[in-house]
Amino acid sequence: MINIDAQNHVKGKSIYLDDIPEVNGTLHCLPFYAETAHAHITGIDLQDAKQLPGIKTVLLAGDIPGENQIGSIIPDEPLFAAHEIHYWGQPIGLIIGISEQVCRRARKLIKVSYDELPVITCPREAQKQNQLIIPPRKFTLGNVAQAWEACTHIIEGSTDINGQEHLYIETQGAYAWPKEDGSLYVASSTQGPTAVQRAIAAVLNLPMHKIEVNVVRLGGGFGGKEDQATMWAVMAALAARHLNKPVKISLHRMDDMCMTGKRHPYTADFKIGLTDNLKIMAYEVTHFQNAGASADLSTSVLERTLFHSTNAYYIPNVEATAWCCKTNLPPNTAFRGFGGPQGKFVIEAAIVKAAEKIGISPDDIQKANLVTDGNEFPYGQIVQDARAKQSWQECTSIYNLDRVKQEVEAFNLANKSYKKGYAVQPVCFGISFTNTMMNHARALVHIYQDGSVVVSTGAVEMGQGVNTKMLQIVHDIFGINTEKIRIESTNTLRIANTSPTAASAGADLNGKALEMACNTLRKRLTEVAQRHFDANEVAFRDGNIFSSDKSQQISWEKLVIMAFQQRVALSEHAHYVTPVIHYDKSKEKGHPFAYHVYGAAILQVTVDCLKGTYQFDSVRIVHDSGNSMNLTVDNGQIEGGLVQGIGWMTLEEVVYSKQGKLISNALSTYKVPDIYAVPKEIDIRHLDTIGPDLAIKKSKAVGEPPLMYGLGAYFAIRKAVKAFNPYAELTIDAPYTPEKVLMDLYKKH
Ligand code: MTE
Ligand code: LUZ
Ligand code: MOS
Repeated sequence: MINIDAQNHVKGKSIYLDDIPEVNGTLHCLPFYAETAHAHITGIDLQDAKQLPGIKTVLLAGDIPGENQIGSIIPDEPLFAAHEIHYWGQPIGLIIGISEQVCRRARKLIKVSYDELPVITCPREAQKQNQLIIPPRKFTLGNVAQAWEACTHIIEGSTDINGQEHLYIETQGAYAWPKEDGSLYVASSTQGPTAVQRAIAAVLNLPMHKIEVNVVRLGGGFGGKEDQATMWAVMAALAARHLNKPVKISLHRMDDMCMTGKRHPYTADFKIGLTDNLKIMAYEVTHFQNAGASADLSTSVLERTLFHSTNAYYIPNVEATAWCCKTNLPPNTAFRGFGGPQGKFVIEAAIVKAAEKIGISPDDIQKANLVTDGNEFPYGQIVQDARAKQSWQECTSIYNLDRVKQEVEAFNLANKSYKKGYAVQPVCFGISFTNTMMNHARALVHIYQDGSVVVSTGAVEMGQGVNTKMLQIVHDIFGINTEKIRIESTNTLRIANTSPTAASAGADLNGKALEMACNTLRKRLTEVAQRHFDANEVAFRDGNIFSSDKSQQISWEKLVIMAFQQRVALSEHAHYVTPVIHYDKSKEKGHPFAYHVYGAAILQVTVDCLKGTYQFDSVRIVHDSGNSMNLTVDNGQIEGGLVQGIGWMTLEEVVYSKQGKLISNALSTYKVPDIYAVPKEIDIRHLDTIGPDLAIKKSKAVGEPPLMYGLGAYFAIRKAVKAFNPYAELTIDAPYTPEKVLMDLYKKH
């Protein structure tokens, strides 16, 4: 089944926030923001802006009726800065006018004066100055201090890894309008409708039941709208409530890039110890996370960095420490992988450094240390149903790693100004919100008298195809044509207290709740059919219900109307909670993940050693999707995630000035992979396995894990650079932009 949105997307018929027909009298709002990264505000002059024709008003912190606070985990983030500025782009107030254009003109007339304070953009510097969001966290397994003695090879180093702009095609936005009783309807481009509802209620000092948040779909979220869609919706709601008018906000790309947080940059120190036979005995790592100016989701992201610090490897002695460092940058936030990719990058870098020092290939070390059933992850979860070795085995045999190596070597011997490199990239990613409390979801199903069905869940469609999967679930249980089923928007009045659609768990959590609701309804309809047929067993198939001996049948529509006439309930609401999982933060041990997703990729690259540019020849993946319920959708996720990961490792460079101003603030200066930058060949195979029961229909979550195949891009390029310039001491500093590659190619030793 193809994605149910595909046709309308291609035809341009899908409705995004900015396509919602405007209600008569709609006003527009636009925030104005700090143009310094750290300062005291000494004055705000709004006079000229307020007098501009078409401007209705300008709101500041003092105009907020409730709390000036939108922090979700830690209350450390004001909606509008009142006295102190903590990052360049921090909102100070909101301009409301009859059009976006007039608000833009007004924004130029606002004068804010500041007393400048020192700016910190580097997490190590922040850590030195004790600028921390939370105290450091530490995961330990075994005894690292003792384990070094057993190691033949001990290698130390450090890595830097930059952030990443989400670049959802639809920028942040919201549209709010007042209803008759002082309640508000808010359309929002958010992954977290409940987070938006809660924040609006707090800022406006209203009960949550007065705020209805509706989400049709997003033009991409990638984590950038898990937490950071909230402030725009709150602004629109504040303006709507203040003026009692419909108010809309839709960010210009440059405002979006400047004002929102990104993937967290990290810098890390590592020490890795191996035995003679390449077993990793000990690994010590310290991660310094650049959280930005407030917590946002940083503390959870930090946690996932720790959870994934050993990627797909079993290491008996581990000490992983992570610092959540407060800097004067926009608050960094969720981004596909959620800190996991940064944790994995360091262990991969450590393995590569070790291999270079020992004089072997990194894949020899990788292969010797893959997790297997019965191993213990540093967080206490025992490895079950591991697919790391199987993915590796199938990937390296189907795609013949030995031949890849020979080809690369032969090519490099024969060519001077082009060099090839390759890397194998295993992935192991835990599925569940690491915060156990968040792993629940609900679904609401109505069957109407005519047999058509409408479904609501807490899942937000953002291009990942979750609605298609929801539709398949209903289709499979009721056995009716998909045209009879409609997936409704995500709405806080229909589904309450949602967790954001995130952690790749959207389909699992909401799908399981939907399955429960549909099964309950089918049970009721089954009883009606049993009475009608006077038979014990009935089957739902192809729009009909059959008695088990197939002697009798009745159409779905007839059965539904019969049930209706017998006053049988045709609506159901179900609540699903992930069983099994638990976690004890005080011990940093538990069983946080429902299951893990595994896979392995071989990436091959050719570097132009005169220019420093590169082209990925191929990426070949063996991915563990369990019993995929939709290979078309899942392969789209794998390709998209992979390319997003490669972009992060190669071309995409978030640049801030020393003063904390975003320099890469538009698509002219922030380079993302285009059609020429994607690998010439992407081949995806799936492991032939039975998926876990905790995955929806045993179809494993797929949203985030494939991004991490992209990590191999960095190391494949490094291998090619080393073939050209074998003796230079190279740093590990992602992304490996063509500029950096060129410098490394000609770096002196
Ligand atoms: N795919 C598309 N097309 N657009 C997106 O915004 N977000 C990713 C992933 N795939 C995203 C996407 C992220 S960050 C997550 S967590 C998952 O989708 C969320 O959806 P799921 O839980 O249904 O997999
Ligand atoms: N969001 C979150 C996430 O709140 N907790 C998580 O564990 C997570 N993981 C991935 C992406 N978003
Ligand atoms: Mo995804 S980073 O969990 O929104």
